[in-house]
Amino acid sequence: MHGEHTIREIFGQPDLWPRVLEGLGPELAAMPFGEVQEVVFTGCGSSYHLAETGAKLFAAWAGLRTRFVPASELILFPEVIFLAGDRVGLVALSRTGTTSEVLQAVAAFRARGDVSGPVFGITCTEQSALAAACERTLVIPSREESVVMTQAFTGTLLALANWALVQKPDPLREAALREAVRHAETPLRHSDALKGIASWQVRNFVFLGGGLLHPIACEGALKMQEMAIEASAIAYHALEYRHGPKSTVGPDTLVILLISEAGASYEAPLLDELRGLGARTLAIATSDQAAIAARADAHFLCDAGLAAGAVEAVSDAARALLYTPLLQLLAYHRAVRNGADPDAPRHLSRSVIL
Ligand code: F1P
Repeated sequence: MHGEHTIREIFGQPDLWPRVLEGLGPELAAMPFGEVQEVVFTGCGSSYHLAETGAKLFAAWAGLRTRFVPASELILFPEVIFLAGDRVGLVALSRTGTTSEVLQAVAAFRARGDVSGPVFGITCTEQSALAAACERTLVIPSREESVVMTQAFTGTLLALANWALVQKPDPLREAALREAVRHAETPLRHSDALKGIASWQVRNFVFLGGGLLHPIACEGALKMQEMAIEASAIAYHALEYRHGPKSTVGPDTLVILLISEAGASYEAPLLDELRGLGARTLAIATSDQAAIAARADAHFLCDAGLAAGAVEAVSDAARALLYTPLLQLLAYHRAVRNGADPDAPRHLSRSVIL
């Protein structure tokens, strides 16, 4: 069967998440930033989407000034990122720990005489070039065999959230994150329904999400490209979609809207508008947003069983964690429908080595 590693790794998330949440405390405590003006997160592909997630979590939860930059930009255009005299923490993400651009970005940062600060890595591969290049490296306990990243993505996301909480502890957020992890099975229960949606006759996939959900929308689009070889799978900040891209909407468009905490009252009219223009719509939300989500052609609520208030306390971090497996499953089922093998997509390898 095609995609057996991928589907096993997607369904392995309820096993992985508690191990990440409970098992990495001492390592996270041993990665202090000290006095830095800013923390820059970098990576490529899915790991770049994690860099965006990490930067936003550290800003919102730890109160640190952050940025996220693709590793190639760090190598080629450092003058727009660093200023002489900066003291900056660099966080380099790579599942394999072998992606050339990430390694070169770390080396280029270290080689600068005019910018200083700690360099931390996050990878799934302990014995890797990335681990060797960083002062300290957090190892996510996931060993994926598929080319595409699925459980390693959410495992790393969870580690980033936990790391942000180490910078600035918040018992309510910690408890709520644990609660979300306890319900890791919830999104997976929608697999059969997502299989049905994956068979819809559409050609354009549009993933919309704002704030912390923007990198999740990007990851959804990337999974659809990588796994299902769908040429038209793109992501936008939700409300940006009105500013031009909307002209492309038609009956062959599937809009997947990731409803956020702060944005819900703006995102709901967007959903109605795009549906009115003929798009098929899929809304992903939490149960407090059920009425909004039900305005779409199909919707999923990701927090069934969560204690009251738990999702609100972690807000969009819990949404990011619980929404992602739905997007992975949608892409997986579309791949199977398209006759593509998600374990080994054409033209791709596990990392890009230049
Ligand atoms: C980064 C990455 C993957 C992608 C691809 C090539 O890998 O861009 O996200 O699926 O096949 O490499 P890594 O640096 O996280 O190992």
